[in-house]
Amino acid sequence: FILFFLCFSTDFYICVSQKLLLHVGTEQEHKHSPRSSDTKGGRCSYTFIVPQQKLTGALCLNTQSATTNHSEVAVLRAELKRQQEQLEKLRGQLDQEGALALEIRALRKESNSMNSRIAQLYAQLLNEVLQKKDQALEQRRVENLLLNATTQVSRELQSFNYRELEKKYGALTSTMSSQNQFIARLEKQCQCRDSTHQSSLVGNKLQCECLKITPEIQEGTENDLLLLFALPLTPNSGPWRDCQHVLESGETISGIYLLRPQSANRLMQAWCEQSRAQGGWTVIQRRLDGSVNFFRTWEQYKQGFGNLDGEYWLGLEHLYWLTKQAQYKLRVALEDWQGRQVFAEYDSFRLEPETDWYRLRLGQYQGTAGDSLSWHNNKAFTTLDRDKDSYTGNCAHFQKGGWWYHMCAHSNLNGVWYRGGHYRSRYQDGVYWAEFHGGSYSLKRVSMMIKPT
Ligand SMILES: [Ca+2]
Repeated sequence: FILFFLCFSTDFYICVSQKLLLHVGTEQEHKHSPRSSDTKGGRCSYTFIVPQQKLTGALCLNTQSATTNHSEVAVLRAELKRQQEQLEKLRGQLDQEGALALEIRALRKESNSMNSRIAQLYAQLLNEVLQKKDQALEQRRVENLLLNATTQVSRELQSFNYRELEKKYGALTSTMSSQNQFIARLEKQCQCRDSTHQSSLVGNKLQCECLKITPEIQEGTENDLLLLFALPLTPNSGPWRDCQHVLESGETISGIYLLRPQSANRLMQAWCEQSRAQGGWTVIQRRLDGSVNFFRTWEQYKQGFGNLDGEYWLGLEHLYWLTKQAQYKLRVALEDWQGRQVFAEYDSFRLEPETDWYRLRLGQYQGTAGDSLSWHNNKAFTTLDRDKDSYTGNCAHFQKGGWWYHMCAHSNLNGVWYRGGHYRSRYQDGVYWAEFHGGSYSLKRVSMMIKPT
């Protein structure tokens, strides 16, 4: 009824669903069965007839699309819900980010304050560094002052010491000259006595008798001798013929003794080795620390050089006079860098005079070192300034020391003292004994000693 009313009032003819069997239309249109509208529209559920437009057929609206809209709404609603949820999520995230931003802001603030603190500290440090620099400068100034003062004091001291030494040297020189005069006088007196008594006394006792002549002067000069030559304080200070003579006189301590070979008008000092190999050895050469240069001239090899309590060469002239007074044997003692000790002994040893270039005369070898000297037997002595070897050049020049060179050497105990044994050098110039470690091994300790047989 209501629909009717509506239809009439709005001049609409409404066709209601065929299923409800309710059909509204004009008289004219009423003639058309629903079947005709069905044939026209086909899928029509509701038919709206708009008379003013005088349409030939019904205007159809598919009710199925309306039911589809419901499902679409549901889908849309779900979508809306999903979007709302997403929105919620985003809002949550935004909140979180907001907290983060706050945190970052706080951190930035803190960093700013830290930066300012660092700047402050840096300024402080700079200030301190500058202060330190000033202090260092001041310290250096003070140190310089101190150094100047010290050098001045030491200079003064040195000059004072030098003056003192000069004085002592003067005193010693005068004592030495008076000493020499005294010795000459004594020698004269001894010779007188010797010729008048014709006694069979040995040199030592003869010496004692001689000394008894002027006991007061003797005492004084003995002290001077001690001072001058650092001789051991003994009741009898020599001179002796050699170290065997010293030993026989009861002097059993190794040390420096004053010697005067028989028939030689010369005094000398030597180290007496009284403990090794039964003692009584006069040391004629010694190497132990490289403290003395052995690359020397003929004159120096003739007179001797070095330090009696260290490295030294007794002197060819002394050797000549020593070995002239009796038959001597030679003992060469060697020690390597591992502490191994060996020796080479020759049952006779003497030198020809300088006119024959101190030619070596050597006896039979025996020992543990091996024989590296017999090859040099009957050879003249050669130094850097006097070439007497059989080589075209000068062996002493290459081997850097005087020796009884041949072509050139199986041994050279006067070479360069190299530390540690095996050495590297252009020439074979170490302290070596070929039979013991070869020519390129420089020995640690060597000594040459003689003793009457
Ligand atoms: Ca030569």
